[in-house]
Amino acid sequence: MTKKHKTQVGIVGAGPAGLLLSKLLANVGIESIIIDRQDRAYIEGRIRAGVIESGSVEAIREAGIGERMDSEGLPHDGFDMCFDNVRHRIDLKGLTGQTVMVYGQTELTKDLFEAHAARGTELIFSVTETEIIEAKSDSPLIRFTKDGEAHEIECDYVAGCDGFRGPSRKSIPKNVLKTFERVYPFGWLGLLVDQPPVSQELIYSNHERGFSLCSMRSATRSRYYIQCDMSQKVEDWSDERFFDELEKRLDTQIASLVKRGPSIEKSIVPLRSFVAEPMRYGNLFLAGDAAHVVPPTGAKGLNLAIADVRLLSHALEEKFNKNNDAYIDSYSTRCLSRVWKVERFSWYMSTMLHQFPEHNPFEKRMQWAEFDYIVQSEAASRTIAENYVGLPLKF
Ligand code: RFL
Ligand code: PHB
Repeated sequence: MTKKHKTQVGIVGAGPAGLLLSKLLANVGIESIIIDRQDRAYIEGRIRAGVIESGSVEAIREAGIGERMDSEGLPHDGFDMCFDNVRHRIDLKGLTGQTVMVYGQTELTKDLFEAHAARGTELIFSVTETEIIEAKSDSPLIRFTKDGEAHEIECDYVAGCDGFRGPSRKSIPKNVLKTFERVYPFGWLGLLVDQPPVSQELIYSNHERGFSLCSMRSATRSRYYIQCDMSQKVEDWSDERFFDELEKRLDTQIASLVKRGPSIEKSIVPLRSFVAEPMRYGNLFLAGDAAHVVPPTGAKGLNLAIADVRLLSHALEEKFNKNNDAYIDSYSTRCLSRVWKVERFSWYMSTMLHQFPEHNPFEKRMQWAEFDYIVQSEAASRTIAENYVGLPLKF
């Protein structure tokens, strides 16, 4: 016996994309059900993004879930870039009039879960065998198994918010979907520690030993990353070895400020650029990492996911509440035109700031010249700042 459910929008994935989409839809009276293969504690525990663009901050406030972000998040007016011992501050506020918010994805996810619990959104966790059926028809289905029982959600639209490895994108026929990918020849080893950060702002560094990033979650919790070979294992990196290597990659003054402590979390992530086109197939819409991935150097993955679901919720509102197809029809094109610019920025920052095994001395000098140009040119610094705070979103 299959257990049947019915809703307006079936959402696959309870990451930030799926959770925020459901909240935005609920705010305009559209019902949805969310399913996820993981449970709530696992999703809340995933340590990921930390920087929220100004437009995303506004969207979070407008969605009615910004209260804790506004009291606990850290508004940042700028960040530093560093090549060997030369540091350059990108004055986000001075160059663009805008700022970013340092607030963990884990915290945003908790706020979204709280809001859904308060309004009674149907969330089904720990599902297996998720399948999207008949995406082209007027009543697509999401099938899955929960505790050994078969379930089926009948809906008007399916939102594929199931991340890079989820089934939604894979349900689009190969002759329809075009994918573009670049996998970088290194990863990031990240460490979270309950110690104050080295600086009030983030520091991105390119050093001959490799990239490093000093970030934070609060005034007492630091997040650090170092570029590493993907053949490395987390177990090979004791906390001491991590901090020794981090300090070697920082300028001497900053290195002297690193406060060590036992790690709360340590993990290695690969770096990838990926785009799937189109982001709509029939009544299935892709959003977030399901459609595109960026290397984390530009702090854009979460922000792209937020931008997609802002456009998607608006498009679905136009359809359900005004019977206007124009926005759902142009969803993919409008998302992709911004996605590609954000892909470009993330690729550019990654290319400038990492050590590439295949780079020859000429290419290393090119990285230096790029950095030196940014240091000397306000226009170049402004270009970085305008991308970092977030490109405008056109509805
Ligand atoms: P998520 O967060 O991956 O959520 C997808 C959800 O789908 C579920 N799922 C399924 N559910 C049902 N059935 C299935 N078969 C399913 N398969 C998967 C998964 O369990 C999951 O819950 O995607 P979403 O919502 O699109 O959000 C994307 C962001 O999480 C991601 O882009 C960012 O975390 C990227 N990112 C950063 N983005 C920023 O904007 N700023 C940053 O500073 C930043 N730093 C980072 C990052 C990502 C990192 N990692 C770990 C990749 C730093 C790191 C280290
Ligand atoms: C983080 O704090 O996790 C973080 C910050 C900036 C990035 C990537 C990750 O570019």
